[in-house]
Amino acid sequence: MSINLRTVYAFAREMYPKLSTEHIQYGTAGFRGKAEFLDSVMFRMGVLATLRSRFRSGAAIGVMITASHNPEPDNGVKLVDPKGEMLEASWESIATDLVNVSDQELEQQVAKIIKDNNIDITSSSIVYVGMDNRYHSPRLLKAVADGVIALKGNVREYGIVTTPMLHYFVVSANTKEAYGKPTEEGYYDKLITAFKTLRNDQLENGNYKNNLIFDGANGVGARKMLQFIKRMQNSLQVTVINQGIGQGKINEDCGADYVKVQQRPPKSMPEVEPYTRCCSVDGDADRVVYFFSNDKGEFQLLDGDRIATLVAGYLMDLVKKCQLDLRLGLVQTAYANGASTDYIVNELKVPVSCVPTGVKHLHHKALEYDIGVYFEANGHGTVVFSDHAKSTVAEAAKAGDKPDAKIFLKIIDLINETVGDAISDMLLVETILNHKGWDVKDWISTYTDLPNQQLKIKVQDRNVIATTDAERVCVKPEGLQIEINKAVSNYKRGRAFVRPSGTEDVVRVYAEANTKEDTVSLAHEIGILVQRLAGGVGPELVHPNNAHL
Ligand code: 16G
Ligand code: MG
Repeated sequence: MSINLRTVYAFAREMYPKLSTEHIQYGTAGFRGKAEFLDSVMFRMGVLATLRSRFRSGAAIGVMITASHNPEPDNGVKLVDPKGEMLEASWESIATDLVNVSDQELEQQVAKIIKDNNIDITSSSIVYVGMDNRYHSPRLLKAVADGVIALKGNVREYGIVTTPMLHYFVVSANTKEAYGKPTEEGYYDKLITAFKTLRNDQLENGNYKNNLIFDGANGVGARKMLQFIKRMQNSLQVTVINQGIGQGKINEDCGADYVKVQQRPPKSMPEVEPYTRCCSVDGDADRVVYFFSNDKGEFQLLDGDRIATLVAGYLMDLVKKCQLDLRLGLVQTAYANGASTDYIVNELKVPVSCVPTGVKHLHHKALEYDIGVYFEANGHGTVVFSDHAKSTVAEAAKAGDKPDAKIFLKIIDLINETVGDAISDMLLVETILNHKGWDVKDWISTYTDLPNQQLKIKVQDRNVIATTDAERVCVKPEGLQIEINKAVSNYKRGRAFVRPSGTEDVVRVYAEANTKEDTVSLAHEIGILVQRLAGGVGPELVHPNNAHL
């Protein structure tokens, strides 16, 4: 095979010219922005994924076209590495450089990547591409595919899939052991088989009722949930709202981000009985949160921290019941509610660590344990099991004298370990609640969340803020942390931090305290400090979640 790098330039110039000279940066989860400016980014990511596949000896690399929970006009791209993880950090800067060079410099830049990484450009490669259901996604998918073709690579298009499905396809194609088949049916089959076995015909138990309202955010999660329903028969009775077919824009007034941030049900929520279990996923179905209304009609949220504690507590019980010598740990971010951390440490007695925001950081840390449970408060998370943990559980299940070990083995099967998967996480929560005989009231009564509030502050340059210690301490601008400490010390159970967003040009403020009033006041004080010391623009403090109390 002979490859002429001129082709890359020719394609770029003719079909995917770079329209903007504004510098774009690989964010927390890839590139994201207004869809009309992304054609050249997508073409170049097709090129990059092919190079990455050749660099990794022909292993499948994934490219997912989605802007997750962002509004409909946005789109974005997430890259998936061979084991189903997110793109390795050292390649993020390679990706950033590649999308920022001019069309004229592109050929030379590609040659540089090949040389720097010693890539055999004639070797085999395969890129798996999936997309969400935004109307501009098919156009951007073609751009990615053309990037692959420009380097004579192979591309496999999966069409509309959730982000975690694409992660699953990549990892199952690349792993020799039977993780599952890299097809849509293979994915349904893996999860549904495990779920049904765990149900064991016991559809209801104690306070647990077998029905659920599922808010699909008008995104791909809704479509895939409908496919699940067809295949699950009645093992779970699900009503899907915000299906996104015909009407309703992706993430608009619905979905996990809206529900978590606004602290209210989706606008289109039908009348339901108090305490009806409901969940919301985001546009690409890698996040899930639960919610319900109590008998006073008050909205109650069960977010990622709640899912984390539920899952960690349940797995800890299984480890104990099966008498296995496995180390279980839980990974959170600074956004985790202080009450959840207290509960984990004091009640569950599970070691907990805190890492910077972004799934890649949580995932990485979770791999240090035999069983690593990680969740962001926003509902993004999963569980990872070491090979040692898997073989230990499998052996115990084979021994036959521990029925719980068989359950444990199926639980591992039910979990999409590659990345947070809203549908797999939801099936896991349903399984645990069913086994415990719990309804949402039982679940929420495990601990009481501290009131908390977030603000976003517009600044001239968010990079004037630098943090350390998993974003809990601010080291730049000088003096800000001292002022934050002073403010916090005036509030009972007060805690606050500031960090630059990785997805928007703003600084985020988080505050929690013993009472609602204190929380509002603390957040406000910190917001003012950021404006004063970090070059805030505009007098307004924006409350993304006013009602987060
Ligand atoms: C991205 C991250 C999410 C994180 C969020 C923070 C992934 C796949 N997604 O959506 O985990 O919570 O960014 O956004 O890592 P922020 O930096 O704007 O606060
Ligand atoms: Mg998402």
